[in-house]
Formats: sequence, C-alpha cells, structure tokens
Amino acid sequence: MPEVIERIETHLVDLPTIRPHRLSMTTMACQTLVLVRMHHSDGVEGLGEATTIGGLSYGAESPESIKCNIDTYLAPLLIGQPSASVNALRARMNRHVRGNAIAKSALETALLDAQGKRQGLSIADLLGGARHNHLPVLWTLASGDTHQDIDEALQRFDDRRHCDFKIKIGANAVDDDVRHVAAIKAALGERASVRVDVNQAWNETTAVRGIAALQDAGIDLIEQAISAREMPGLVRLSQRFQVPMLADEAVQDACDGFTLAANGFSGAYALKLAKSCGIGGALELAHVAQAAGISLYGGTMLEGTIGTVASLHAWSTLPELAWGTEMFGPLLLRDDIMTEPLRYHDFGVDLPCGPGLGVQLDEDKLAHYRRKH
Ligand code: MUC
Ligand code: MG
Repeated sequence: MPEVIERIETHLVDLPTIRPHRLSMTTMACQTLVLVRMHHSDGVEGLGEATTIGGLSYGAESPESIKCNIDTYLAPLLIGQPSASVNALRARMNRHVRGNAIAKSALETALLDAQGKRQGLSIADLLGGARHNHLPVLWTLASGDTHQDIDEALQRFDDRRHCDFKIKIGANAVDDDVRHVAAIKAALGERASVRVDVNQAWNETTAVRGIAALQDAGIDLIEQAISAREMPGLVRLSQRFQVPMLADEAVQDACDGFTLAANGFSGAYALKLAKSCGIGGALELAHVAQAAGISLYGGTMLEGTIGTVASLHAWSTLPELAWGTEMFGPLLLRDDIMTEPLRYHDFGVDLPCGPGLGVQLDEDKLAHYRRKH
C-alpha cells in the first residue's frame, strides 16, 4: 500500500521581533508564522511554514487567509492522495486553486520534508544535492533611526555575523532617506556592502532622483524602487544607472522573470519561496534568470526557522548567488519554536544536513506561542 496524506494541521504562531522593523508600508513588532503539520499514513510528519509581512500590507495573502485557505481548499485536495510524487501534488494544487502562492509554498515544504525523512535524505539531496553548505547572509537595518542602525551594523560586523547590509527606505521623504543611507554607508566604509530596499514606494521620477544620489553615496544595489506593476519603468531604471536594480515584488515567478528579461531588464532577481509557490517555482525562476544572464539573490519573507531552512535547501543547489542571501529571519525574532537554533557564523549560515528539513519542533514552545483564539 503506498503511503497517503492523512491529515493536515495548521497553526498561527505569533513571535515578537527583537525591535520594531520599519518598512515603507508597515512597521512590524511581531511576525506570524503559519505552521503546517502534515501527517502521512506511514507515521511520517512533514513540516512547512508560510509567512508574509504586516498582515495584508505586503501582498494579497494574510496569515489568517493562508490558514483558512489551506484548511478549506488546499488540504482537502491533498488528503487521501499518495504522498510519493511532490510534482503531481504541486500540479494538483495549481490546477484547482488560483494564486495563494504563500499557502502552496508551506504545503510543498511539508511534502518535501516528509519525502526526505522517509528516504533519509535532506531536501537539498532530493533536489540533486547541495553545492554550498555555508551560505552568506546579510542583515536588514530597519529601526528607522540612523544612529541605531549604525550601531547595529557595526556590532554585527564585529561579531562576524554579517558584512552586507540592506537598509529599508521609502517611508520618509526621499532626501531624508538619502541622508539616512549615506550616513550609514559613510560609517561602514568599504568593509561592507550597503544596499537599499524601497518596497515600491517611489514613482519613476522620484526614483531617478533618489537612485542618482544613492549611486553617488556608494550604494551597491537598489531593490524594487517603483511599483511591481511598472515593469517598463524598472527596465528603464536598469538601463539608465550603473548601480544595478534588484527586482523583488515585480518577479513572482518564472513567467514574470521571462517577461522582464525579454523586455531588456538587466540586474538581479530576488528569489522567494513565498512568491513562487515554493521551492519548485523559485528554482524555475532561478533557471530563467540564469538563461537570461540575470544575477540571483536568495530572498526572505521574514520566515522563521522552517521557512528559512526550506529556502536554504533550495538556494544551496544553485551554482551562484551573486548577491548572496538575506536568510536572517530567525535572528529578527525573539524566540523560536524549534529545538535547535540555526548556526549563524562567519557572515553566513550553515545548511542543516539531517533528513528532510533537518530541524525539529519544540512542542512546549509551540504550545506557548500558538494563537489560541
Ligand atoms: C522584502 O521586501 O525584501 C526582506 C528583508 C526584510 O526586512 O523584509 C523582507 C521583504
Ligand atoms: Mg524586497
């Protein structure tokens, strides 16, 4: 008898952040993880996790909608199905449910975790094997205060935690943002790579002014300066400036990646499991980018440990991530629901090597942080 999916549990888990995390569209004091526990008839449990940022302020899925749509629509599609082919189950979800990429990504992670545990292989092994066991990780400066950001960056640099920094901007007037970023870059000097993420806050005219000033200040990469919908504008910015553009919200999946590249974009793409329905879709986007000569960056939706590790398994299989990764999510959270923390050291993080994800739930912590109402 082939093993089948028997039951899927979802839980909302609210974890406080170590400090307010200020983005152009929201300030986060807490991150909500949607934890998926997928039980199979052979007794294997697969874990998955979905996150977004600031309720509905980042995208069209909220933690509550992710839980509800898994419970109501996606779980019934999977229950009773053979567990063996993740590809067949991914296709089944996409055939019957439109959108909901973040919810699908959590289920795909749980399927791969179970498959790996069953076969005694890590998720990276299931994907053909890791090329890298230690991946570079940047830190995001988003306290909103210039001096606090400088102290935070210097401390992390001295601790050999991070040597690349991304500054969240777009909530303030462009001149104030440029002053803030230039002061941080001046304090860090050449030892650190400093980038910015505008999270779509500017129009193209403001972007031209802001990017010119940021380029002069020595900033290395400009992430999603204008609306995700303005692909022609993003192409124009990438052709106008020497400092490269990083497309984030504008590239959700391989189709977006193909369209942007075919229209003349040059620069880099941020990969995120949450944007592309999971590892399979994110790697499809990576392959399109590689074919088009576009660089890659391992992006985060500020996941906890499960989502971060799932991403690391995927990124570890890629030949090159020219801009490294931002898989720092667990470090932004005050606590964790896993038994072992990830090993962050020497400006990066180790890829866990046990079967599946290679991480285990701490049931007491889960009971403590799980939303009860
Ligand atoms: C984003 O848009 O890149 C990544 C780091 C961070 O602080 O927020 C995320 C989202
Ligand atoms: Mg971004």
